[in-house]
Amino acid sequence: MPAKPRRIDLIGIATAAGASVRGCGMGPEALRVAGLPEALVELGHDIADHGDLRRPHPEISTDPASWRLPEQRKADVLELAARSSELGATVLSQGNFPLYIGGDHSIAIGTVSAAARHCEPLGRPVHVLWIDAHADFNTLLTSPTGNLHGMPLALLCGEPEFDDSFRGPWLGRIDPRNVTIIGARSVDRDERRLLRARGVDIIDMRRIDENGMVALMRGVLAKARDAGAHLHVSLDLDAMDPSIAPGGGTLVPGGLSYREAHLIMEMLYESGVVGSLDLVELNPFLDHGGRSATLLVDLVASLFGRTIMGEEAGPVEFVTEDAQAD
Ligand code: 5AB
Ligand code: MN
Ligand code: MN
Ligand code: MN
Repeated sequence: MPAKPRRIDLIGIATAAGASVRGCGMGPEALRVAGLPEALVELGHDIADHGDLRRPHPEISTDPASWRLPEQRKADVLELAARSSELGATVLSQGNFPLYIGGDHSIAIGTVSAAARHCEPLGRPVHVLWIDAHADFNTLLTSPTGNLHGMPLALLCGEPEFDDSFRGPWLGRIDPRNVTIIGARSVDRDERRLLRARGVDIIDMRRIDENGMVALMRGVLAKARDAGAHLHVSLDLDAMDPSIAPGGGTLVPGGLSYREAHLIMEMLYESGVVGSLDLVELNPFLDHGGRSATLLVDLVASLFGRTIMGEEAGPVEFVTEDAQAD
């Protein structure tokens, strides 16, 4: 059953601290300029915009030696995670829908934590649908780059290689067997081993080619519905093919087509199980005239009820050609 009109709380998280390429800190503003709030209002939803959480350290300092120090980037990622976990949990406890606009994918450390912390005392499982070219399941030891936007799922799933400096009362925990990654086509060697060992479901591009999106999504949604789960959706721009979504720093060819991506969103809407959403990795500096930002806005509209033919209020009476002839 489709979700009813909702109160949607926009939470910008303006950071690129988890990425190596700068620019996705401008993502929240680009999504607003591309018409995200208006698209949701048009569909009948109420919007509250909380503005942007910002990284505590300046992205550039006048001291060249301290420019993007890994320790500062890490501190930024964790500080923002703690703050978005708190804010997100508050929004959820008010019965509203948090829509987080990033920012690089490290922001999901806080956003998924919010859902996990909210649902834990209710005894409700959190399922995660991670729509991404990558699996983002590296740890400090397996990561080939050291960038935290490639590690959020591993941290959230409780991988032990993260030391206590990565944990706090704000960190939530999810079960890797309740995580589905869809759209994957770039997974690192040791990351792959870890994903298999932990039982994460990877719907890679090959499986999509072979089985089709509808059958695969039906499986994901039935599992979430049967478990009575809160489904958190984390949409990384690079899941889509670079030909339709050029505005990202870690593009990989062979991605989701325009219709495949919309089909995911339309089926999510119809399922009514989605409880929170991230939009991440949009880099307006690399985008081509707002194409990727506009694509994300259109995808969100599909997730919140926009359909090709619109809704019909009741039985529609047609004037047939025969009747016209009478
Ligand atoms: B994204 C890579 N696996 O760990 C790594 O865009 C890329 O949030 C991660 O999915 C890409 O650095 C992170 C090589
Ligand atoms: Mn990602
Ligand atoms: Mn990615
Ligand atoms: Mn990326």
